[in-house]
Order: sequence, then C-alpha cells, then structure tokens
Amino acid sequence: MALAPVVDIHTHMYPPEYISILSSRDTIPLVRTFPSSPDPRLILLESEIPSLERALADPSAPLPGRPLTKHFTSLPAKLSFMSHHNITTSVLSLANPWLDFLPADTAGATAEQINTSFETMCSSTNTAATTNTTTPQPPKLFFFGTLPLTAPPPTILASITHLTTLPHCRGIILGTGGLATHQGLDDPSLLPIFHALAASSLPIFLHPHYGLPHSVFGTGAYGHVLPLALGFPMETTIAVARMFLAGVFDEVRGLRMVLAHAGGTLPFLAGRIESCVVHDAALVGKAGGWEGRRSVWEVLREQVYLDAVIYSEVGLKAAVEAAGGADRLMFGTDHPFFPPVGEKAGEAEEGEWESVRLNVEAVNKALGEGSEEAALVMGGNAVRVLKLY
Ligand code: 5CU
Repeated sequence: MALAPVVDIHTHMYPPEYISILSSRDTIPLVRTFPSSPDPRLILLESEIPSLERALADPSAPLPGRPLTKHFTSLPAKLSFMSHHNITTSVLSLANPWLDFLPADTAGATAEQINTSFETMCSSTNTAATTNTTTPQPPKLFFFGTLPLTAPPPTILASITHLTTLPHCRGIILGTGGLATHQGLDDPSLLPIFHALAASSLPIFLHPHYGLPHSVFGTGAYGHVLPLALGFPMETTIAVARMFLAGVFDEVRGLRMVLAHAGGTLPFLAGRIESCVVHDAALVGKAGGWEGRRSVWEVLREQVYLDAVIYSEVGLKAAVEAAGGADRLMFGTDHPFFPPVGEKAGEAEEGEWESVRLNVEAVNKALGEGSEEAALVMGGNAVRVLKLY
C-alpha cells in the first residue's frame, strides 16, 4: 500500500533575483554582509532596525537579523530538508515581505520574473524526479505565486492571468498590507483582485509580516520572540476580522483563504469577535445593515482553511474546532524559519528540525497518530484543496 503523502504548504524561499534586490537596498528589507559573519544577514522586521544600526556603527556589536543560510535560497537545500523530514510534496512560496516594497513601475516585471522562477524550480524538479525512477512519483513541488501589489490594478490583474498559465501555481501568497496605499485587505479597491482570484480558482495563502507597532513590545532584549509569537498572529487575526467586517467574504463567495499559523488567534477569538458584532448597536442597526450576513463561524467553515503551524496540541485542537473539522487544516513547516540554534546549529540544520517535530507531534497528539484525520492534515487535505495530483 502506498504511504499517505506528507504535504508541506507553508515553506518559503527567496530566489536569487529576490536576494539581488534585497542586497541593493539601504532600508529594510535588506541583506548585508558583515566581516564577522560567514553568512550574509537578512534584516526584515521593524524590530531589527535598532540592532542593524548598532552593528553598522560598531563592528563588535551583535549581528542584526538572522543568517541568510542556504536554506533560504537553495533548491537542493529545500529538497534535502524535505527528504530528511519525509515530505512528499512542498507548496513553495516567496517569504515575507514579498514585493510589498517595490516601486510601482518595476513591481509587475519583478513579479513575472519571480513567478517564472518558481515555476521553473517546480517543473525542473518534478521532471528530474520522474526521469530518475521507474516507479511513478507524485510531483515534489508546487508554488503559491506572488502579486505586484504596489503596481496599478491592471498590472496586478495581468499578473493573476500570468499565474493561471503556470502549471505548478496553486494560489498566491498575500501579506496584510493591501495595495500601494497600504490600507489593508478591507480596502474596497482590492475587490476586483479578490474577484479575479476567485474566478481563477487561486486561493490566497494569507501570511503576516508587519506585526504590531514595535512600541507595544517595550525595550527588553527578547530577540524575535514577541514580534513573531504575538505580533504575527495578531496581525493575521486583525486582517481577517477587517475583511469579515467589511463584508469581503459575502461579496466574493468564491474566495478561498488559507491562513498562516493556524489562523493567528482567530480560533480562540472568533467567539469574541462574533459577540462584539451582535452587541454593537451601531453596526447591527446600520443602514444596509448586518441582517442576513453570515457569522464569523460560518465564514471560517465555508471559505477559510488553516495551516497547522501552531506547535502544540492545544492550539491544533482549537484550530480544528474553529475551522469546522480536521478536513480544513494543512500541515506546514515554516522552513527555512525556526532552524535549530545553539552551538551545533549548522550541523543540526542538516538533520531533524525541532520546529518541524513539534508540528508533527501536535497533529499526532491532537488527532491520533496513524488516524485518518491526522493523514488528512499531514497531506490529504492539501492534495484535495489545492488539486495537487
Ligand atoms: O513564522 C513565520 O512564518 C516567519 C516568517 O515567515 N517570516 C519571518 O520573517 N519570520 C517568521
């Protein structure tokens, strides 16, 4: 009997074209080399700016950001990571902050170049995998495309049309900023884009980047813990809540979203959001009102899927409940983020990653190792929802 596939839907890369762009920049996001570090450093987050400034002024200061290892950029490293973790198929995506910072006049061409680069990675890998064996193999790679959101809407729509011509594209990855004006995902100007994605059957993989204002985290030296553990999930929660309140899901019933990090805090807070809606006189009584609108729960269960990147059985159970069943969650690793750290980090990166083990364990503990439900989350759902094979 063939083993059930393991599909990783949350796995990022920066292709060489993207690294060249980051290396040429003076403001975040950027890549810098420092004499004391073998790997260049990747500096993405607002919270990393103070340490970047200190390191630029003083060569003995701690290095800013994180090491840009081969795991961020190399296809062989991705394939080797998949093989170490028994991952049958990965759905790659460009990592944050995507193309959000590009000038309007270059964003369209860059999106085309990067999406083509992902398509080439997928097709060459899948072809090589089938030519080297006599037994049929499932394809190893698919990808979520990226949109030139700072470009004028016709360029964004043309990019969606381009993605529909790429055989391995299975949706798009999207941040929460919205269009060039950065008004978020409840900006009505985004509706034609959402309609086009729905009409093209391209789901959105929604992923955070901006977090919360750095000031809420205080001045303690707590590394990346607060922005990543709390800022990222709150950002996702707020973005989806705003889309819900603006009626985007009702307006674009064909829109499908996969939310990163098990929906941020939505599984825990959906009830509170719903209660605040039905107890808000201004909202419920509003002309053209709330009557007939679906609840948060209905939207979650009809248009939303969650990844299973939550690292604990408690969170995973909540996500399954909120999404309406184990058939709406999909396994992810978040590779290349959260590599092993410590003295033997480099060596450990070539073996099993604890971050992956925690996510696999969460699925097994919450749903039962070897169960049908666990198999769905580990791969079956992605195969079905993203029409992989
Ligand atoms: O947790 C994550 O998903 C990430 C990510 O994708 N990018 C990043 O900069 N840090 C953490």
